[in-house]
Amino acid sequence: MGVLSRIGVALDSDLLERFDHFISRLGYTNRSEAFRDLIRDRLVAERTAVPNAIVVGTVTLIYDHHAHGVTEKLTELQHANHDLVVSTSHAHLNRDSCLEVLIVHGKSQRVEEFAGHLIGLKGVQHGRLVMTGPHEFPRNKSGDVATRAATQIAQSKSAHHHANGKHHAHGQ
Ligand code: NI
Repeated sequence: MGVLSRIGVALDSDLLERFDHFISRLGYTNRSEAFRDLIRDRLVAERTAVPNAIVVGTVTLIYDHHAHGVTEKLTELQHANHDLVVSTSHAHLNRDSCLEVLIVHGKSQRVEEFAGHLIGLKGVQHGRLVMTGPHEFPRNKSGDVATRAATQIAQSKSAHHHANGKHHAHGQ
């Protein structure tokens, strides 16, 4: 983390009031942290929009496993892009619906295309990609966040197996 700088921000009192309401609903107890998070969020969005930027993220998918071929197509797409997939987690929500969350890592453009293909599959009812930049967060005393993230990814990748592969039995 760099040196802490204090800045004064001139804001319309109306805008500030709305901002305070907004952040209190989100559970912030002070404005500084809310400002910092908003700034980081904007910078991460800017960064992950660069096609070659290395990103980490999650793809959340809801689908009906009865939909013809959807389970097979999801597995096939993930295997075809295995270099982007760090891990997958699957929950059977009820008799019909599945929730699948993928942790992804790679170049922004490829991650976006891959997520688009998954979300666009017939049978996938809802999907969302969230990307963040492991290199957006500066060093702190306990080490480099980006390096730790990369190490964790490497470790989990070596232990990677599909919870939803051949052994994945769906509800009757
Ligand atoms: Ni399921």
